Amino acid sequence: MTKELDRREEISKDRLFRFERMLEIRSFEDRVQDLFAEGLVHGTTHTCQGQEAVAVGIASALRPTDTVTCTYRGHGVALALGLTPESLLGEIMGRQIGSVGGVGGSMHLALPSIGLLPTFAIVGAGIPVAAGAALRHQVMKTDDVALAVFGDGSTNIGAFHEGLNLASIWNLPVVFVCENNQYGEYSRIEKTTPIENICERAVSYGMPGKKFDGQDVDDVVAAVSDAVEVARSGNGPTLLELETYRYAGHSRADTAPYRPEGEFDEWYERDPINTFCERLKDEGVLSESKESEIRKIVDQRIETAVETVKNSPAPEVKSMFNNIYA
Ligand SMILES: Cc1ncc(C[n+]2csc(CCOP(=O)(O)OP(=O)(O)O)c2C)c(N)n1
Ligand SMILES: [Mg+2]
Repeated sequence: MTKELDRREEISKDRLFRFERMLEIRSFEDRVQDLFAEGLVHGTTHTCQGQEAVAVGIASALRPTDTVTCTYRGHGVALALGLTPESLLGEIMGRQIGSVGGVGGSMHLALPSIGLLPTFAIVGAGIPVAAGAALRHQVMKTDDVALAVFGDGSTNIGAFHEGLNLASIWNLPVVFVCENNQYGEYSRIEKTTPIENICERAVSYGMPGKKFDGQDVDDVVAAVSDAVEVARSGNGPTLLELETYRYAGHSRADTAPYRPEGEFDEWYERDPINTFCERLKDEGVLSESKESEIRKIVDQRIETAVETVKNSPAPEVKSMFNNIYA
């Protein structure tokens, strides 16, 4: 079994591994911001601190043969699905060790063996592609499902409406997961979206639409598992809205000065990692010493990945012609 599949199996079985993976995502993203500031990440990058429960919850509810599309804010989903920190950071820093050889960058991650279809820089673009992947699962008569992760802003894009309509008409095995992190770029949701509950948009397409707390990993696992089961058993698509919050700005060095005062603190009180940590302790699943041990292991893992990637060469120029078909 590959390392990626082992990492995948861990979180599908064990809540302690879910805690560890959420910490890994947080630590990884914090480090990516530092590396960006140091000039070691070219172009742009979008981090997902605060949204870890969504990423880990989704991955825990799926099988590696299911397929996932997601956005440019996809580092967390990629790590949750099993991509190693080395191959993810290698992509972000444009090094040969990256999952697609360092030519994709932060926004174009992919690894078919864990079901990660390319992540998309174009808002909403992954939605019809997930419907297409679901059509493949349906035609091939596997009981695999496709899942699209996209932002709240994406639900104002034509591709969202076309994708959901087609999925419903063809009864495709697909789950649409909207990460409602309250912002599209620099605009709060009420400035761009005329309804309060995005999940209500499902009504137009004759599919169930439900809203859940995206800061509670146990809730996310349960909600996504239910929708996946519906799709797997031939009962068609579902739209899930998971309410969450991005701690960082939209991208690059955005410090989010447009956020109302106190908003970040309110969300941080319900931090998905801290809340889950407390719950695991209340249940007697996690001790203080185990917690610090896990934190140490994770931080060390990320530091090792940073060193490994720094020592990996950049792709050769001619590699831009690899994987081009005429
Ligand atoms: C079709 C298209 N229009 C505009 C953009 C520029 N753009 C990049 S991210 C973004 C905001 C999307 O917000 P949301 O879907 O909520 O995702 P989030 O960044 O919050 O995860 C916009 C408008 C784009 N990449 N693609
Ligand atoms: Mg958003």
